[in-house]
Amino acid sequence: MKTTTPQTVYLKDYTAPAYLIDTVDLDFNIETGGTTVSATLAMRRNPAVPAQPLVLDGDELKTLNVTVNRKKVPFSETASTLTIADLPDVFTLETVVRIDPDKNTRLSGLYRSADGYFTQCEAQGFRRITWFLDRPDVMSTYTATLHADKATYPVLLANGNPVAAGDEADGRHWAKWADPFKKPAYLFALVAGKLDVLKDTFQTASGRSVQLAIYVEPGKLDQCPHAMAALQKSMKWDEERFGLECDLDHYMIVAVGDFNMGAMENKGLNIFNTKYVLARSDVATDVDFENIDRVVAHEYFHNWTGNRVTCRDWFQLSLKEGLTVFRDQEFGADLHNRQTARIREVRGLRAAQFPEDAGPMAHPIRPSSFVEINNFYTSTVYEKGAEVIRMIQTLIGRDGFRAGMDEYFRRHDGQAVTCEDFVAAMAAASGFDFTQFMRWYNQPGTPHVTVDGFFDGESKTYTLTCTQTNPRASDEAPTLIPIRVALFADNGDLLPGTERTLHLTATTQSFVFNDIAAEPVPSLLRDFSAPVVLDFDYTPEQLTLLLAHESDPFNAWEAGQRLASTLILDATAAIAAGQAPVWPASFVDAARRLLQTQAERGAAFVAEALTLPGESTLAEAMAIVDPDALHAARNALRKHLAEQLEGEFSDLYAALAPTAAYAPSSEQAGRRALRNLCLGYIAELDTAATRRLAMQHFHQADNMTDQFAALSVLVNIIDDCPERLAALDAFYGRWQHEALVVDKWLQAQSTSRRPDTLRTVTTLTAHPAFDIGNPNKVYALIRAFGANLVRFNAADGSGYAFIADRILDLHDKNPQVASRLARCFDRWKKFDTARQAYARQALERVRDHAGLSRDVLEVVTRALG
Ligand code: B3K
Ligand code: ZN
Repeated sequence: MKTTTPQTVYLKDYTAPAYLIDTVDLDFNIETGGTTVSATLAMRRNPAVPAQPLVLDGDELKTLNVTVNRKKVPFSETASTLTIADLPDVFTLETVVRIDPDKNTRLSGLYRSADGYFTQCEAQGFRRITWFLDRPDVMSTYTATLHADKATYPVLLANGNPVAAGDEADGRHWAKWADPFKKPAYLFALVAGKLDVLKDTFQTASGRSVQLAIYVEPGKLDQCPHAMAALQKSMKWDEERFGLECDLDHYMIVAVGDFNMGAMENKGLNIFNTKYVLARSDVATDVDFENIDRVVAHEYFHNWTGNRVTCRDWFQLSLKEGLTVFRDQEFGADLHNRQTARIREVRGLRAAQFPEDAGPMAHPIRPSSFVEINNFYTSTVYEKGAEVIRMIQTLIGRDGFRAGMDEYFRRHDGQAVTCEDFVAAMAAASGFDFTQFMRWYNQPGTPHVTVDGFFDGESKTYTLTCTQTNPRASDEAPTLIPIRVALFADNGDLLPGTERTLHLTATTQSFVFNDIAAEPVPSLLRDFSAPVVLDFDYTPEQLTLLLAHESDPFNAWEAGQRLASTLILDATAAIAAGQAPVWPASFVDAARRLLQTQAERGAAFVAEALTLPGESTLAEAMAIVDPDALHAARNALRKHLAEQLEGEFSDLYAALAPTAAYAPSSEQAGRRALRNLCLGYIAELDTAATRRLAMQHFHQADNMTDQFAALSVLVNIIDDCPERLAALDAFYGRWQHEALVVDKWLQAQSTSRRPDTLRTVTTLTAHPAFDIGNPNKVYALIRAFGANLVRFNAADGSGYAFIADRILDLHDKNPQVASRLARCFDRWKKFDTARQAYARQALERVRDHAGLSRDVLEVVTRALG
């Protein structure tokens, strides 16, 4: 690894490209020992930009030949640039380079995985394939010709349509693909491998037929139908909701086991992590099935939001990601269960994005600078970005939003644009003024909104006074925050006419409700209408009322979370002070009522409502985190509920036993979620009988959801017991050949509550099931351990040292994955000084490592800074 002085790139420095590339013809000669890439680029000067030399991007390329208009020209080369001066206005540039995909452990560019060769070009992987203007505002029409050994790589794919193919000498063959759509280089893809294929078709609303294909490793075809159905459903949904039809003749998905992230929206040739394609009821959980729906839809939706209209530069990433996440969330909500979908989105936002926004990597949804763009594929750009899009829809309504989308495509189809362009289209279509709202794109940090309620019996008015602050923002100017509210009477009735969306535009602002007869209970931020932390001084009685009566399921759930958070945080303080926690009977009563009303309220909702807030979310509310006390407090509340409601949990567990064959439907998934939640609570009692029950659940399960739920319960048993090891062995014995199930086995152990978890994880790094070169394995074993709040933040610093070692193992091999591991340290400053000293030591050790990759360096420098 070369040591580089990392350079910061700034949004304000953007300039248009000096050259444009109209067409790109690529030829890949794939051979053992290396691939030769010949590129023919039809280029011209950009008349809008002053004349200057051509500077192409490259990374780990061995240059064999460079010609302009078929003549050798002088050029100068560095590790990352190739410069040619004195070019005519219009010319053909041909380059030939040699690359070594077999040695490409970064999984960026062209690389080898078990069944063949695959590409990943976003954000800047194309420059690892050939010399190019590797930036999203250079859009070109591509052809790609692939040559490879026919027996080893029978399937040869690239973007677009197959136009010709044939055999060659020495058992080789070739195929040529042409993509009719202009695209930036990051959407280029090719695949050469031995793969099975599931084919189907989709008829678009206008009557075109699209050929669909899902390619997977041999033997896995029976795990593809769910993804195929998800693809067809998303195609239909996008036509119905947004009037967007598929523009392609061929839409292909290829699944690969070695992949840095979830999936990639390459034009017409999506490449997916197997995790988001393969599913069968015995190997995939309900959550897996739902995630596949969402990710398949997400990548498909990118075909319009991302591919047809792309980003001008990488700072605009949220233009396509925030919008596409919003679209996949809406699809998921329509397909499954809108109530619980929203709850899970917010749970995820609070567990990952809020801590990110409060930590050293905080950035606006449109960052203003970066060192390594791969570090900014974050929950802020994605999930907070989706919340910002959702707020736009809340402000202008669904129809206004749809009109804005139509206007966006009318104006920008085929272009590379900015977030301003998107918002301008929304403004033009709706007449809404988004000037102040743009702060959401430019400021980091989670705004806090403090609300006071004042009832005046004489004037029969109720006044809500809201104050917004954001200590992370660069100035104190307020933003526009839509706050959906309703008022409830003390009998639980919603007061007619009080449902509104408040537009909080000032730092402090009051909103008056008239004709209010008695002090109401306000329900604030309904459906989580803005990504903020909202404080209101609720009494437990008010929250209990909202939990029971609020008709907005999100806010009913939220009331329960507020109740539970207060109890756990108070108990944490008590435990830290050596006292026993106190649990009010009213909370147990509220939980009992939830269990009793599951039929009316829906099993899925009740399961969410009885899931206590997670430790990392709770930790955000603490000034100094005591991870041991927090862990003990949360588990003590679980155990208390289990003791008080043992009968109810057992009865419901029995009542919810499956009555029909497994289907990944939301109705069945809700029942399983609640039944498995009951099992989890019952297991808190940890008696011989509860262990037997968990073992029986494990062995009788005919699907992965139930089997894995039982395993997760068993791996948390602290006392040594034969059941835990027996279940782990049985699970591994049965599933050792299913890579994705092995990931679950690793993750169950790395997320265990057991005090010896680090020892187990360390041992597992030497297990044949683990492979540090495979991102899924690293995420399941190492990163999941880093998210295990109590074990990663062990008082002796052993968790920190372990993760630091793994970062150093990986930083050169796969900087993107190593850098994600480094993010485990984001919240180190929230812990006590002794822990901080260990964390600092670990971070400094990583930072001072000679030749540290730029990706990791950016993260650890910011963490230490
Ligand atoms: N656009 C890709 C992410 C690429 C990540 C590069 N480090 C997947 C997605 O958001 O759909
Ligand atoms: Zn995306």
